[in-house]
Amino acid sequence: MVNFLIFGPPGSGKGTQSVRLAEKFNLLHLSTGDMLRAEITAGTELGKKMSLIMSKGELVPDEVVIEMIAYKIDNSKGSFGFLFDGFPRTVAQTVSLEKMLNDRGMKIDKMLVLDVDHDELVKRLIARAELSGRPDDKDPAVIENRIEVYKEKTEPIIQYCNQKGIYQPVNGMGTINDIFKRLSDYMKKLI
Ligand code: B4P
Repeated sequence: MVNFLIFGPPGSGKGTQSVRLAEKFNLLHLSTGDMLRAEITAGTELGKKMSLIMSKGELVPDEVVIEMIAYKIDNSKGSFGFLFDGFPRTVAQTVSLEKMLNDRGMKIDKMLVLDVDHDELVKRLIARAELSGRPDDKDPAVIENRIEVYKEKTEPIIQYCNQKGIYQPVNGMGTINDIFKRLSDYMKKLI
């Protein structure tokens, strides 16, 4: 199995690209954002608790997403590998993921990091708010907080993964098709 992380700040195109890449390479797309939003839509107790945190642009507790991912890894069969989207978001989540995979005879093979200018991130998220109605996309102050949280808590994972030789920066500016081609070219080298 070959396992990838799609990484980048909010609005960098992780979710957009992951759906297409998972289909092209027969990978199982695991998005913690989608999983959490599904809990909110279903009105579960967990969803109710997480909704407030997410609407402020903060990260939900590590143990919540780690448990979700562990369950998915153990209950998914038939794909060529995993495509982790929006997970891990802290170094602690990264260490947990490595252990989870290691215990099952797997590893993170590559971390693909989408580089996108700040103004472009904000533009994309505001545009999405029109269509999705996502509360965390509607308020510019929440968008800025998400970007700050990314810099403070999520970006340190890049250094951690760089030391392990799995970090690959990718230009995330341009059309969705152009970026898809760039990501696909890196993934083809491993698949
Ligand atoms: P996520 O669902 O991961 O959302 P995101 O960071 O906003 O990125 P997303 O993948 O959805 O957007 P994309 O860049 O594809 O997280 C939401 C929240 O959930 C977090 O803030 C946090 O509270 C919580 N959470 C999730 N995972 C967690 C974890 N592991 N630990 C703790 N908390 C967690 O696209 C954005 C927009 O840009 C789209 O409208 C898209 O169409 C557009 N777009 C994409 N590429 C484009 C391009 N090239 N040109 C123009 N537009 C483009």
